[in-house]
This record gives sequence, structure tokens and C-alpha cells, in this order.
Amino acid sequence: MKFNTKTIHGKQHPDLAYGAVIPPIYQTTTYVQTTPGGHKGFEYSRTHNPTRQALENAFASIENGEFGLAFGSGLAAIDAVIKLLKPGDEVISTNDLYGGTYRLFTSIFEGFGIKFHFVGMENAANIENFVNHNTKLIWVETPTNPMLNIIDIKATAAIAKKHNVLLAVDNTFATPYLQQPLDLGADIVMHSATKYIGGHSDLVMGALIVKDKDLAKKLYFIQNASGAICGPQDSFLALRGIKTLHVRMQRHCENAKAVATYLASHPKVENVYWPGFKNHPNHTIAKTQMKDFGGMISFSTKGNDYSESIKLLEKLRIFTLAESLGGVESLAGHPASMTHASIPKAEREKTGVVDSLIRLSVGIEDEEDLINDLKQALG
Ligand code: P1T
Repeated sequence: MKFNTKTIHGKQHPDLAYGAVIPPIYQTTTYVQTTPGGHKGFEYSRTHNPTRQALENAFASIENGEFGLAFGSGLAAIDAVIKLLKPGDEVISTNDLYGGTYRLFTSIFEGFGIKFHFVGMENAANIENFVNHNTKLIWVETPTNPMLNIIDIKATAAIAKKHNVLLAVDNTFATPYLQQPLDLGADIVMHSATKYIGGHSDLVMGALIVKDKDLAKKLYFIQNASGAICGPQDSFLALRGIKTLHVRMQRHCENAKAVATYLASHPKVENVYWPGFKNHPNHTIAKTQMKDFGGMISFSTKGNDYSESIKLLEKLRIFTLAESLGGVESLAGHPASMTHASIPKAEREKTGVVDSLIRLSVGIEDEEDLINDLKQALG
């Protein structure tokens, strides 16, 4: 089955009770047992829920995995992955990543004795400098949030395999429409399903997808034991979102290309970060491992002028100034004060997250309206 068909049919079947084509919302805590242990595979909804299970199957299908797990947020999914580790273990992570992931690693898990190395991975060989006998996990975000760097998943997977270390890829920005990390050698794919997977800015959710049965067993144990699951209503919404992922992503990519090209030609714009540009430092890898270049763009105003950037954000009319990304509507954000505020200024500026940086999540509206909005705000 090819990708566009999988989004609609992959690992899905009509509901077993009445044949409903769309999985119903099983808004229930518990399930009848005829005798202790005598049930139809569902005991308690933290452990299993039919709507969530339908979604978990869909996650597995679109990422070419065997097992999917759904969580109450992207961070809850990441939290479950780090709970595979124990004190003394070390993680090598991309240095440019979502501020909340950085905060979870440094403010929660460092306190439990796990060590994190934040490393520039654009040259995969650099990762090897940080591997030692305590290294258990490589954490990759690609494209990175918010600088849109691209990490070579295949090359990173080769390093992970060589040292018997797990490789997890946060595939939130790319989605499986653009890249399928398990096929490139990753062990775990993670999503903030809040974003493109849900696609309509109406839910908060996380996902993990794996191929390996033993790894899946450990993660299901953590999911149930820690309990950070998502509810059946949100599972239903995410299932609906997945069905249009491919058509939405195609339009996100087309619109982002038009917007990035426009911004790059504007005299009041300093730098535009978008992996589709031939002069983007990781363009070749992006072209190899991604089908297209995604819907995210970051840019700074001429002279890296903080007050000009803030004025621009205030003047936007169609782009909405808000956290998050990946919905059908275009959003604009200010990473330094919003999504990446929990990273110390000196740390974030090392990776280019300066105070003048603006991040755009380009939606699926008409391209001309988006460009006109930027034109009036820049003017
Ligand atoms: O918000 P949540 O569903 O918990 O997902 C966290 C997360 C993980 N990974 C990436 C790459 C992310 O972008 C996010 C959340 N990001 C935003 C809210 C944002 O505006 O960047």
C-alpha cells in the first residue's frame, strides 16, 4: 500500500461491534468481564482503548512501523522514551531543538542522573566525538525547530548501530509524508501529533512508532505504568487528521516555497532559513532524505533588528501570532520569547535563535494572501 492510501486505510478495519467505517469514540473507562480476566482484550482505558488502538495502528502504518503508541502530548511521548534509561546513562541530542524538549531533558531528567550532550549534528561525524560506554540514546530532531537544520538520519543510524545505541527521531516537522526515519535506520520515531498529524490546531498529543517488538513492549509498559495516554475524543480527531495528511502537506510545502522565495527577495529581510534553498547548508541531505521541504520557515529582519521583528509580528493579519505549528492556518511565532524561552539566551544564540528571529508555520490558505500579508507587515 502506498503512502496516500495508507493515511486512509493503513492498519484500519471497520469497527468490530457494528461495522462503523470510522472508529467510534469509545468514551469509557472500563470494560465488562464475564469472569475475572474474561474480557475482549480491553480492561481499563489507561491500558487499552479501542479508539486509541485504532489511532496507534494508523501511526504504525504511516511511519512504516510495526507498533504505535499514543500519548497525551509530544512531551509525554519524549518522557516515555527517556524513561527507558537509568541514572548514569548519556544521551546525545541535537543542539537546536524545541525548547520544551530541552527543558524536559535539562530541568527534569538531568535531576535523575541522566547526562545530555547538545551537539551540532549537521556533520554526522561530530556525533561520534561524544559517544562513550554510557551512551544509550541519540536524539535527533530534523528539520530542527526553529533553525530548520537537516540531520542525515541514515549516517546517524550507522553511528548508532556501530555503538549499539538507540536512535530516536522527532519527525514532527517533516511528518511521514516527507520522510520515514524507521526506513532510514532509526529505532524510534516520535511526533508531537499536536502539529501536522492532527493538522487543525484542536488537540495536544504525542506519538511513538517502533519496529522492534522488545522495544515496543518496554514502551507499552512505560505508557501504561506512567499513564500519560491521550483520550478517545482526541484519538478520533487525530485519526481524522491523518486521513488528509498527504494533501495538506503537499499544500504546506508549495505555500512555504512561495513564501520563502518572496522573503528571500525582500530588502527588509536578513536571513531566510528554509531547507529548499540551494544555498541552505544541508540542502543536499534534505533533497536525499525528504520528499519536499516542509511548511516551516524562519527568518530575521534586516540588521537582526528586534523591534522591527516585533512590529512585523504585531502587523500580521492572516498569519496569527501564536505558539504551535502544523495546522491548516498560518501561524507566526517569536521563538526567543515563546517556544524557546526556556533555553538560556546564550545557549539559544549559539544555534542562531536570536531575538529578531521569526518562525512561520505556513498554512494551506491561498499563497497570494499569505504573501500580501507579509508584504503589508514588512512595509
Ligand atoms: O507540545 P507537545 O505536543 O507536547 O510537543 C512538544 C514538541 C516536540 N517536538 C517538537 C519538534 C515540537 O515542535 C514540539 C512542540 N512545539 C511547539 C509547541 C512549537 O510551537 O514549536
